[in-house]
Amino acid sequence: MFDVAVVGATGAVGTTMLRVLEERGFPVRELRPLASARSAGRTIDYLGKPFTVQELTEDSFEGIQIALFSAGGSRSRDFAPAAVEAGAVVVDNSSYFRMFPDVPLVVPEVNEAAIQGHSGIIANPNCVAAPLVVALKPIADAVGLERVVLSSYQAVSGTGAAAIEELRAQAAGFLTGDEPEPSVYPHPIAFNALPHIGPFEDTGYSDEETKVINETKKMLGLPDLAVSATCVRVPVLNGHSESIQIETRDKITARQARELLMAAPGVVLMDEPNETIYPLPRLATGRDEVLVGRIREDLSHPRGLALWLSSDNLRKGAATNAVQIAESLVTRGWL
Ligand code: 25A
Ligand code: L14
Repeated sequence: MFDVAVVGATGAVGTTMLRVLEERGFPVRELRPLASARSAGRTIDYLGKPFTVQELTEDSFEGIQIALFSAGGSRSRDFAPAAVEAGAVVVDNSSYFRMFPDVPLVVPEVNEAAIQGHSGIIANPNCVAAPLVVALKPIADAVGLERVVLSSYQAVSGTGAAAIEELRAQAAGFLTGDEPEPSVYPHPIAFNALPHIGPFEDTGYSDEETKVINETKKMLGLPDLAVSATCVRVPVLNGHSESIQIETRDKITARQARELLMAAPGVVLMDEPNETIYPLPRLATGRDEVLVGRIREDLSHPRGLALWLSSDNLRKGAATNAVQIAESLVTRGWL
């Protein structure tokens, strides 16, 4: 049994982490929910029992063996070293440590063995990159991968609880002629699509697009892979989707790709478009697997393939993947 801290326990991802720990029967001895001073003293529920949320400080980690962080990059930067100092292994959901060369960036279905080389911190990838590599890894292994071009359709839950509330309020207001002003996003998100996730960089790409590009190459172990991304916020409450075009080294047919993906860990193939069966964010919500479909050979390229996926960004994109990493630490003796 293990003493486990959840940092950001009251947030959209943190609360999902608690549910996933419960569902998977993670061997928790002591649970220590941590958040900002704002939430300290509140109770959260774990396995039917109330737990009091404590304020995150440098002294929060005494006796903790596993610390799951999801309270934003600056909290990870400021407090993960204290957790490691106290003897914990940190699984960090923020973007802060992901591209550090000595920090493993892991999706267990893709590169579980990388966990072994950790020095106290293991990074959990971005919620677009994680499902993407789950779908691409079997194809990369079978026929080689040369180029990936994707567009994302990202739900508001990725931004957190306040954004979920903003979409609900704007959608209701729009229909009754009294739409609230945007506050979380720079434009109305209800009945709209915003090609803007995170700040823009000198390259013209957004920070989110840059994370997807860099993390995909790191996790696939393909530093020379050509990747381009356009990340778009859509008025979906939960579940990120991706339209993906790939160019492979050797030709792969749609049928071969379906066979590979049917057998791939963490993938559910949903590819019977004539029966209206394809991945949808609402079908992905509440599931831990990545749903993949609309697989077809690209008419514009001899070694091109097109795919569509949907995945629960709070689960496989965040909480489930973090708990899977914690499970690997425990079951493989890598703690
Ligand atoms: O830097 P990054 O990596 O880009 O991450 C930025 C944000 O992205 C979310 C997460 O938001 C994070 O804050 N996030 C990170 N990784 C994610 C992923 N993979 C991800 N989202 C999706 N996928 P979140 O809403 O999920 O969680 C926020 C949690 O962080 C806690 N927190 C904030 N500041 C803290 C802190 N914990 C400790 N110390 C601090 N200084 C936050 O705790 C929550 O648990 P909280 O309890 O204070 O928040 C309770 C609720 O309060 C509301 N709220 C938020 N900000 C304010 C606020 N209310 C009033 N004023 C505010 N300024 C929220 O509704 C929150 O749920
Ligand atoms: O890199 O949908 O973990 O807003 C997670 C949430 C990036 C943005 C990350 C979203 C963030 C994403």
